[in-house]
This record gives sequence, C-alpha cells and structure tokens, in this order.
Amino acid sequence: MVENELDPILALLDRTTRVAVLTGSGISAESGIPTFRGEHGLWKQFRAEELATPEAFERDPGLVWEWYDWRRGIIGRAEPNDGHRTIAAWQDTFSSFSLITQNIDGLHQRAGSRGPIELHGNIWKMRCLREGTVTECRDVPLPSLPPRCPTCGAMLRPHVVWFGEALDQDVLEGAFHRAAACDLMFVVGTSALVHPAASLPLAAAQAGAKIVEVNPDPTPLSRSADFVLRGKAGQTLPLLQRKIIDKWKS
Ligand code: BJW
Repeated sequence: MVENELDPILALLDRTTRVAVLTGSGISAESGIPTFRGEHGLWKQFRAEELATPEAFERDPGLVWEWYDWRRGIIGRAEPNDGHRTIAAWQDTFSSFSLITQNIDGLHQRAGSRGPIELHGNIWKMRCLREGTVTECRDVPLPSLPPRCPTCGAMLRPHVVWFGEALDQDVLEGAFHRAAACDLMFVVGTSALVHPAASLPLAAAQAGAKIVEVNPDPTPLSRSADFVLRGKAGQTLPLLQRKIIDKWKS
C-alpha cells in the first residue's frame, strides 16, 4: 500500500462523523490466531462441516469441544495487536463510532474496545443445552470434555453461532441499525463470504455510506468498495491513525 492512498480517506474523514467498523478473523491474524479460510486457515486442517455445525456437535461433541479447547489455548496466549488497538482508539476519535465483529476471540475488548457487537458469540462463553443459561469460563485447557453445567449437569456447548444457526435477533438488528446509521464503514480482515455479516457493508452502502476495505487479498466486496487498502490491518490502521492525528495537529 502506498501512503498517499490514504489521502482520499483522510479527506472523507474530515466530513464524516459517524464511523463503523466490521472486522473478521484477519484482524487477529497478526496476533497469531489462524483465520478460517486461505492457506493457513482453520478449515484447511478441519472440515467446517465436521466441526462448526450443530449436526457435527450432535454427532461428536467431544471432537468439537477438542477443537474449541485447542483454539481457546491459542486465543488465551494471544495479545491484541496494533490493528485492535487503533480501532479501540477510534471510539474516542470519532463522535459516533460502532464496532461490529464476527470474531469470537474477545481481543477487541482486551485492546480497550467497549461493547463491540459480537455477531458470532464469544469463545469464553458456554451455554447449557438444557437450561440455555450462558456462563463464562476462561479455564485452559478445560478440565474435562465435554464440559458440564455446574447447576444441572447437562452438557454445555460453545456460545457461538455455527453454520445454519440463526444469529441472535437483537444482536443482528443492532448491527444492521449501526450499519445503516454510519457515513463510513471500514471492513477489516474478512473474506466477506459469510452471511448475514457480509450483508452489513452492502446495507451501509445502500444507506449512503462509503466503504473502505482493509485486506491484503481481494474479496467479493472489493469490487463494490469505494476504497481498497491492500495491506495488513496491524500496519494499515495505525498508519491511517497517525495521519489523522498529524492532520488534526496541522
Ligand atoms: C487479513 C490479514 C491481516 C489475513 N489484516 N486482513 C446468503 C448467501 C449464501 C449463504 C448464506 C446466506 N445467508 C446465510 C447463508 C448460509 C451461511 C453462509 O453464509 N454460508 C456461506 C459460507 C456461503 N450462513 C449461516 O449459516 C449463518 N446463519 C444464518 O444465516 O442463519 C439463517 C437462519 C435463520 C433462521 C433460522 C435458522 C437459520 C451463520 C453463520 C455463522 C458463521 N460461523 C463461523 C464460526 C463461528 C464460531 C467459531 O469461530 O468457531 O464464524 S464460520 C467462520 O466464518 C466464523 C467467522 O466469523 C466467519 C467469517 O470468516 P472471516 O472472519 O471472514 O474469516 P476468513 O478466514 O474467511 O477471512 C479472513 C480474511 O482476512 C481473508 O480475506 C484474508 O485475506 C484476511 N486477512 N490476514 C487484514 N493481517
């Protein structure tokens, strides 16, 4: 990415008060967390339909929990990177700011982001299959698999959204509301393949927002984005932030 590619975005930010960010697993790649697709993606080693579906869990909950336990280990050791930190800083940079994430790793919160919309749940939370109660548990590794509900003894499942499952209605409505209410949306580190998350930039654009994609590789969104920054989130976002601050100072 050439630095002056940021200039039109800086000009846009001069006239923009309402900013939204949609993130995907690519933002956590520089923290050492594998993405889902691509060369080193999680799906390369494990077939999605074997692990991230309600059917897979029904068939073999132990296997699915082993996968989550392994990922909890990786995520537990990971630290937020400069991409997460820049986005956290933006909530105090712009007068209206929303963060919507597909990630379940909680790294945005650890970087200081307050109240991101988590579309696909959170890996540190578990849900009781009998009572539906959600509890948080940060033990890594889990002492026994599959884990059991401490109150009723029923099996717990990860509090995440698998393929074929509906997203929480309030969460989804909140996300579409924020998308329709922004003037500029940054779409960072997502392949833009998985819906309904991938529809959020389209909804924002339809409501008049400009779309900036930040991704080292092309995605189906690239064609319709107003600006494409081909680079890693952990480098591109801090560079943009430095330019914003320099512009304010001058
Ligand atoms: C970097 C980088 C760096 C690398 N810096 N970038 C419309 C059309 C077609 C299909 C559907 C549709 N609507 C619904 C569907 C079906 C399905 C779907 O979308 N399928 C498509 C794959 C075809 N969707 C669903 O099933 C959803 N449910 C649903 O719609 O329910 C309807 C319903 C209603 C009523 C009753 C019942 C049902 C649910 C989707 C749930 C997705 N779940 C997962 C797992 C979450 C839990 C877990 O983590 O274990 O969510 S799947 C996985 O994909 C995960 C992610 O959040 C999601 C998106 O992936 P992401 O983040 O984009 O990662 P990658 O790997 O794909 O991309 C990484 C990107 O980063 C790449 O582009 C890199 O280049 C880039 N990158 N390094 C910046 N340093």
